[in-house]
Amino acid sequence: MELPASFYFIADGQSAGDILTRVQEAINGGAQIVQYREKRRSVAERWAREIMALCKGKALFIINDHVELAQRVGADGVHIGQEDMECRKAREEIRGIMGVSTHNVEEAVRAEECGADYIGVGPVFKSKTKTERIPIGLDELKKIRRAVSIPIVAIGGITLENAGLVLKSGADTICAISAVSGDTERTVRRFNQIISEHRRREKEEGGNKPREDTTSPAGAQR
Ligand code: TZP
Ligand code: MG
Repeated sequence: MELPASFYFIADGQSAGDILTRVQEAINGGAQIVQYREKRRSVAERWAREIMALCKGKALFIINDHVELAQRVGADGVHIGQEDMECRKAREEIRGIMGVSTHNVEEAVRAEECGADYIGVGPVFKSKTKTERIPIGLDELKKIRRAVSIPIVAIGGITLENAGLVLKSGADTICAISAVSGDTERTVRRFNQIISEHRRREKEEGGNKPREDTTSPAGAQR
């Protein structure tokens, strides 16, 4: 599948501010993918339904972790981490889009083999939000790009300033938390402009993804 050429917005239940206002701002800025991330199960369903209503007809609605909740409310998909669920089992259970967080080539290849529709890759750079993981850097992102054909959502320390470089290194789209925590609508709009501009240039140039060996099966599929 292809993901929309859009910034990937994470609505975190723990972050400051009214979550519905923030989702609305992101959608107003043009976000066509919204993930609801909530570690507290007790409050998740109410917000999931309300966020999903805001997304209707405008953005894909993905729920982090909670497979069963996603099925119950009818979300478009689920995003799982390496620690959440074995990915083959997850594929059997998840109807709709399955996204998997990955941090290296091995995890990325495994996620693709399991039938993931996209992978999250990161943290690409040092992230204030996710401090426990060492950044993978652009070189690892390029290696992952060469190894898999499914869409890559890059995350971790990404800003308006470095987003172009991340896209050039093989990401299909961008996700950021800190960078959009201020003026969400305006910043999401700017990210979308950067993504659209990159895709336009890529089309003109016939694809500028970092592929060394375009005769390999992975390269040939793209
Ligand atoms: N996974 C890898 S980095 C990250 C997650 C959820 C957080 C990204 O946050 P920020 O603030 O955009 O660096
Ligand atoms: Mg998780």
